[in-house]
Amino acid sequence: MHSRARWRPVRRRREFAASAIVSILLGLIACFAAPSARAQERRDREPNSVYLERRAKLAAQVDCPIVLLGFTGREESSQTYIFEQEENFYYLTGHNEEDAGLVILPEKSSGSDTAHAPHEILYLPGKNPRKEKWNGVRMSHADPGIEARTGFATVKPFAEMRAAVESLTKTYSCIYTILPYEKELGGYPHEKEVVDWLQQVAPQIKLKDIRAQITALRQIKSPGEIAFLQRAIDLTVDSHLEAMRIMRPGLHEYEVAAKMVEVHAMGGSEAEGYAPVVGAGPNSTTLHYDKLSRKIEDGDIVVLDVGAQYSGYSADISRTIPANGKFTPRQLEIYNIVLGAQNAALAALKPGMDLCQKGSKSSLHKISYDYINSHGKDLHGKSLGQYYIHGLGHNIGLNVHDPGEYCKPLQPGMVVTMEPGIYISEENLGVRIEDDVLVTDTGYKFLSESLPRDPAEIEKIMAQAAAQRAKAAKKGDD
Ligand SMILES: [Mn+2]
Repeated sequence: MHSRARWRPVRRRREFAASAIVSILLGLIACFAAPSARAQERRDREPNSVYLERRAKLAAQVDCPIVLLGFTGREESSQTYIFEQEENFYYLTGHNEEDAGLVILPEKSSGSDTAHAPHEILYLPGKNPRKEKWNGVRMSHADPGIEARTGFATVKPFAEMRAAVESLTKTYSCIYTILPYEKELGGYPHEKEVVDWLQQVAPQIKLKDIRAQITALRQIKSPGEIAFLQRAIDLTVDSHLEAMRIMRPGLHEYEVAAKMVEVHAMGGSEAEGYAPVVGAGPNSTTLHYDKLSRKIEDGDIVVLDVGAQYSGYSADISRTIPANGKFTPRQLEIYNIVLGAQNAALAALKPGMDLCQKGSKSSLHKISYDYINSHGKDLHGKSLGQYYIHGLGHNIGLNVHDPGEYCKPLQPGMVVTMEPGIYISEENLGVRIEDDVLVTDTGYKFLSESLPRDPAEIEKIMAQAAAQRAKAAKKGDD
């Protein structure tokens, strides 16, 4: 469950009246305001050869140049905004700084006049010492050794990109870029802006979509990506264990979330993979509950859907635990149905199966749904399938909801979540169990296996922590 907020509205600056006083004030503000957002400090990245190989794979699939732009760092006006690169751009370059551009020429393009032309170009901004005073050093096309650092044989000034794209229109009849994603209310602003820019620079050219080709690559994880994901998952296992230990009635949801975020950050996570969900009692039935304001009560069940990001890659793990350390019989009944559904899906998980919700024979979702719908009843004697209101899983990666095609067969190298859930509002009873798995040649590797799912084991961890708390409190009294 849960998605990172990806919609970043470009806010228009207000037009101010041009009075002298306002001008002076604006001048002063300009002197003190940081020129752009901070960039996210990622702990690690893959070797340049990995990004190079991805670009080469794309170049082999196209008959026209690919033109992509990274984020500008002006996607948001919020003071808390921290720059992180547009995911596809990052996937192909490993470059996490503002105002960069990328042109990849088709592999088979080289006519006589283009034979010696570079096959791919990274465009970087010029040196800006004034900006660097505020935000630190940024890479520039003029830096010595920039080719070796970026893994591009050709790095040019961003200012030249427009003319370069213009001149491509003399040789090619089309350009590939990422066309706006129609399903998302007409597309993300960045994608629309890039298309607008291309239509301005090269009005005659036919634009083609490269999204599907990049998505196909992104679905299969490299060893480096799997290592980053495992690191994010390990940190997330730690934070969920800590949440089990501190959980008790009287805490607020935000206190539990804060502790989990602390565990991630102290372990080297540069950001959360998504806004933490800690939903107690009635809030356990809201999938993306984000208020975190409830004081957790005795008898509440608590859904924790919290995941760390590490070096750009996000874990996505949920556990559901009893606030007071002991499931009620009804909570346990529903919990065990969700666990049974997850285990049924895991037992069938291997390449060739899929996450399709349409319910084909190869659908793991159908297996989990059938399990839920054939076990237990609601208060009215009805089957529980109607309370399983989301899909079984999704790809994870640079985005916690990484691109993927749910009705296509799973392949080795994909990393997906397995997360059945039951949400019965009438009973203030929501249960989700979510784990992350790597699809292998013969089945799967359980990447989050070290975090207990067995309810008795969860109760034991909570009881041990409660006993320790009581002991410490008694010591304090003496
Ligand atoms: Mn999820």
